Amino acid sequence: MTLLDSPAPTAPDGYRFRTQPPVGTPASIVDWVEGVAARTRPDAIVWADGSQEEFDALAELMVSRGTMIRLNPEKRPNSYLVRSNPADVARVESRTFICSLQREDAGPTNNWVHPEQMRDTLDGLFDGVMQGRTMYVIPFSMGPIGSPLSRYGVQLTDSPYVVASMRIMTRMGERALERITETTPWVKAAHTVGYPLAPGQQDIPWPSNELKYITHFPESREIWSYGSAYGGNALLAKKSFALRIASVLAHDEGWLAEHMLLIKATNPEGKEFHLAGAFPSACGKTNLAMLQPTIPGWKVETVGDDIAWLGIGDDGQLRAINPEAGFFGVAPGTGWSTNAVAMETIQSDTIFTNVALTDDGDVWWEGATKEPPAHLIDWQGNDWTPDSGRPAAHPNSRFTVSAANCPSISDDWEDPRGVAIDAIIFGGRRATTVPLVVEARDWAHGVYLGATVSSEATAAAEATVGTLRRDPFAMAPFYGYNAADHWKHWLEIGRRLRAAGGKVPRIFQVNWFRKDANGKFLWPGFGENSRVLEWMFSRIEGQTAAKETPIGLVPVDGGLNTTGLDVSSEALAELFRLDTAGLLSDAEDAAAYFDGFGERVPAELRTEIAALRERLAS
Ligand code: GTP
Ligand code: SPV
Ligand code: MN
Repeated sequence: MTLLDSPAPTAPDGYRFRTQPPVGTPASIVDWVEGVAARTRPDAIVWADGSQEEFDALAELMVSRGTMIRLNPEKRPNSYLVRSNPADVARVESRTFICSLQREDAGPTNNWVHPEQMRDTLDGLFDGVMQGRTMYVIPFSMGPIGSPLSRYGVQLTDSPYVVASMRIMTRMGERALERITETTPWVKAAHTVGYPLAPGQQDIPWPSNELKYITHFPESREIWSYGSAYGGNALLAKKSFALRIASVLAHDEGWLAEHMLLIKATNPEGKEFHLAGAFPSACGKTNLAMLQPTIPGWKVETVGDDIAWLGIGDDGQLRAINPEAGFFGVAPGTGWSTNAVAMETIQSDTIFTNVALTDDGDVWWEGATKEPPAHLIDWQGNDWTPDSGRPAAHPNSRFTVSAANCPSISDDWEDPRGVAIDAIIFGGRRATTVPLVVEARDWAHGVYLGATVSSEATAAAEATVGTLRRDPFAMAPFYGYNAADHWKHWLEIGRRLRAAGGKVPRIFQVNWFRKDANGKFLWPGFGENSRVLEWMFSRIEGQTAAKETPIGLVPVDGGLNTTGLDVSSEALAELFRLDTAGLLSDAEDAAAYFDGFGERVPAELRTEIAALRERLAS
C-alpha cells in the first residue's frame, strides 16, 4: 500500500480524519511512515493534526468500541474512563531493552540485546501486525514549541488511546510537524498493540499482547514498542524518548535528561526559587510538584511533575524545561487532603485509566475520599463494595490531564530558556536510616547522594512491594546508557557550572517516608513538606546555620520551622536520628552496588564512600 491509496478509516459521522501527509512534510518522515506501513500493513493511515475535533472523534470511536466510558458530564465534563487488560497495567521493566552496539554501553541497570538480533525479532513481530487497524502518525515536540531546548519525534501507533493520550501529554500534530524541516533531527518511535485483526474479526476494548518488547536503539535514536498500550510502554514520548533516548542525546551534547519534578517556590518576601527533584516512580513527585504550603507566606507553583531537561544556559546557570505538556499521575492516594491541586486539575478534560466507576458515572479510587462509596464498579468492571476485600482501583491507576488545567501551573512553565535551578533534591521511600533532610557537603557529595538513591518498591515496579532497591537518580528504569557514565556526566556538569561562574545549585537528600516502630509515618508530609523547602531555601540564602554530621548538613536544633506542626519532639528526634550501624551498612551496600559497574564508576564516588565510612566510623 502507498500513502496515496490509503482508504479513509472509520470515523464518527461528520468527521474526516486526515489521510494524507500535510504539504511540506519532510520526505524523511513520509519515507519512514511508508516503510513502516509496508511492514505492518494497516488498513488505513491517519496523520494526526492534534485538533480538538480529532480528539473528540477518537473518543467517540473508542466509546463506540467499548474502550472508553464517557463519564457523567455534570460530574466530570469531557472526561473518560478506560479499563486496560488486567495483564497490561504498568511499565514492564523486564521487557524493556537498550540495544546499544556494545553491551557495556547499556550497563548493568538495563536488559541488553544486540541491535541486529533485536531487529530480527522485531521484523517478525511487526510483519503485518497492524492488519485490520488504522496506523496513526503523531509528530510531536518535547518542550515548548520553538524552544531551542525542545526536541522532536514522530510516533506511529495503532492505538487511538495512545493518540488521545499523546495529545494531552505532548505538543503534537500540525504545530509540531511545522517545526520539523528536512534538516531537523527527529526520533523514530514505532508502536503497536500487537493484536492484528483478521477480516471480519471483532475488536476488543483493550487490545494488547501477552508478549511485550519495549526496545530502544540509542545509536540510531529509534524506539520500537510491541504488545502493550499502557503508559510508559506505549506513550513513547515519555520515558522512551524524554528519558532513555534523551539521556543519550544529553550525554553526547552536554546536558541532562532526568526523572525530576520542577517547581517554583516564592518566599514571604517575594523571592523566587526553582527546585528540581528526583524521586523514584510513585514516590511523590506529583505531590511535591503541586504542594500547597502549610506555612504562612509561602507559595509553590508547578513547572513539571515527572521529567526535566536541564542544561547550562548562556548566563552560566543550570536551566530546566519540562518537556511534557501534561500529567500522567498516580490516582490512588490523590485526595482533597493530600493533593487538592491535582483534584482540581482533574475536575474535567481528563482520561482516567483503571480507576473505579461510581453509580452516578463519576470516578473513585482509594484515598479519593475518606469513606468509600457503598457501591462501585471496580477497575476490572466488576461490582465492588467496601467489604469486597480488594482495591476498587488498580494501585497504578492513573489520570492523564493537560498541564494547562492545573491551577498552580507556574507562569514560567513554558519559558523557552527554561527556569534557573537553585536546588536539586533526591528522595526515596525509606522506612529507616535516611533522615528527613540532609544537605550535601558539595557537588560531588550530592552526586553520591543521587547515585545511591534507594527506595522501597511500589506498585509501579515489578518487584515485591516494600523490598529495597537501588534506583540511582531515580533513573534506574530510564537510563539509555551506562548509569556509571551518567554519574561521571553529573560530576562534569558540576565542573562546568563552577567554571561558568553562575550560581551552582545546592543538592539535598530528603525522605518523607521514615516510620516509627509501629510502622507509622513519623512525618506528616504533603503540605508540611513546605517546612523542608523553607529550610533548604534559607540555607541557600545564608539565613540558617546547619549542623555538620558524618552524612552531611542537617538543621540545627530549632532550625526547622515547627510552628503549628503537630509532631512530637520524640518523632522529630527520630526523623533526624543518625543510625550509625544502619548508615554504615547502607554505605557497604552502596559500595557493593558500585562494584557491579566495575571500572566505569568515577573515582570521585569511590572517594565519597571511603570518606563517608571514615566519618561514620570515627
Ligand atoms: P511517577 O508518576 O510514577 O513517576 O511517580 P510520582 O513520583 O509522580 O508519584 P506520586 O506523586 O503520584 O506518588 C504518589 C504516592 O506518594 C502516593 O502513595 C502518596 O500518598 C505518596 N506521597 C506523596 N507525598 C508524600 C508525603 O509527603 N508523605 C507520604 N507519606 N506519602 C507521600
Ligand atoms: C513512572 O513509572 O515513573 C511513570 C509512569 O511516570 S509511566 O509513564 O508509565 O512510566
Ligand atoms: Mn515517572
